[in-house]
Amino acid sequence: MTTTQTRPEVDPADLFQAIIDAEQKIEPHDWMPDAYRKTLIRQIAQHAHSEVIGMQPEANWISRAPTLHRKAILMAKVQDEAGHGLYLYAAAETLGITRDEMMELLHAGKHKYSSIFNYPTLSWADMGTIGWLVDGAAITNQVMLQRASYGPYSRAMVRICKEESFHQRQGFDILLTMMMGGSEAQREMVQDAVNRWWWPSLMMFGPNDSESTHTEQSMAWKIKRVSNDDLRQQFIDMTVEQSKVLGVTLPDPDLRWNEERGHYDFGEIDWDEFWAVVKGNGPMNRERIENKAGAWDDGAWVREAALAHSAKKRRVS
Ligand code: FAQ
Repeated sequence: MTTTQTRPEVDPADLFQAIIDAEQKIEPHDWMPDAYRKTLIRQIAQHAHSEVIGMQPEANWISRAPTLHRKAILMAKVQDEAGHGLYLYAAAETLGITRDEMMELLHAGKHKYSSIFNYPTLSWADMGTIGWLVDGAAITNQVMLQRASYGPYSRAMVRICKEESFHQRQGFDILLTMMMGGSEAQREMVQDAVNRWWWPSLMMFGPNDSESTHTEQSMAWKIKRVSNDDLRQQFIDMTVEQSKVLGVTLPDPDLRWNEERGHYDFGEIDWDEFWAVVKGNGPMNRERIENKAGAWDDGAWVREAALAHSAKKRRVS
C-alpha cells in the first residue's frame, strides 16, 4: 500500500534567506527578491561599464609608452580590462537584462561608472599611478566581491582579482623604476601624478557609510562584505607603507598613524568634487561617454555580421 505524503510548502523567500545564511550561492534560476536582482544589475553593470570606460585613460598612452616592453605590458593590461567587462556583462545578463539595454542606459547617462575614470592621464607616470593606486583600490574592493552571494558575480570576480593583482604590481614597478633609476624630472613627474590621483582613488570606495544608500542592504544580502569606509581605511593603511618604499609623499597633511585606532588618520575628502564627477561634471565625463558611444556605433556592423553568421550556421546544422 502506498501513502501519499504531502511535502510542506517551502516559502521561496525562506529558501533564499537560508542559502544566504548558509554561505552558499544564489544561482540565476533560483528565486530571488526583486530588489536583490535590481541591486545586482545596478552594481554589476556599473562595474562592467567601469572596466570598459577604464580602458580609455590608459589607451591614451599605448602609442607613447617609453619602451616596446612597457608598450606590450600596457596593451595586455588594457585588453584585460575589456575581458573583465565581458565577464561582468555576461554575469549581469544572467539576471535578465541584455547587453544592448545596458549599453543604452550607459550612453543615455542612466547607468553610472566609476568616478575615477573621469580624470585625464597627463604623463607616463599616470600609467604607473593608475596601476598602483586605481588598481590597488579596485582590488581592495574586489577581494570581498569574490565572496558575493550571487554565483556568477562571485566567480567572475575570482578571475578578475587574479589579473588585478598583476596590474597593481606592474603600476608599482613603473613608479619604482622612475623613482629609483629616473632623473629628477621623472621623479617630479611621479610626485605630480600621485598628487592628482590620490584623492580621486579614495573616492572610488563611494560615499561615507553614513551617506551610503545601499551598503546596509547589500551587506545583509552578502553582496558587499565590507563597508565603503572600512575598505577605504584598509586601502590607506596599505598604501601609506608602499609610498614609503617608493619615496613619494601622499598629498594629505593630516595623514598620520593613530596608535589608539591602529590605523592611519586622514584628511577630509572633497565630497562636492566626488558628487560633481558622479553627476557627469568631471573633467573628462563628456569625452569618455562620447568615445564609448562612438565606438559602439562604429562597431554595429561587426555585431550585425557576427549575428548573421551565427544565424546562418544554425540554419545549416
Ligand atoms: N563612482 O550606496 P553606495 C576598476 C554611487 S573597477 C561613481 O555606497 P554601493 C578596474 C553608487 O552607485 C572600478 N558612482 O553604493 C580598473 C550609488 O548610486 P546609485 C569599479 C559611485 O553600490 C582599473 C551612490 O553613489 N569597481 O577600477 C561611486 O553600495 C584600472 C551611493 O553609493 C566597482 O564597480 C563611484 N566611485 O557602493 C579598470 C566595484 N561610489 O547606483 C581600468 C563594484 C558610489 O544608487 C583601469 N561596485 N557611487 O545611482 C561596488 O563595490 C559598489 O558599487 C561601490 C559603491 C563600492 C562602488
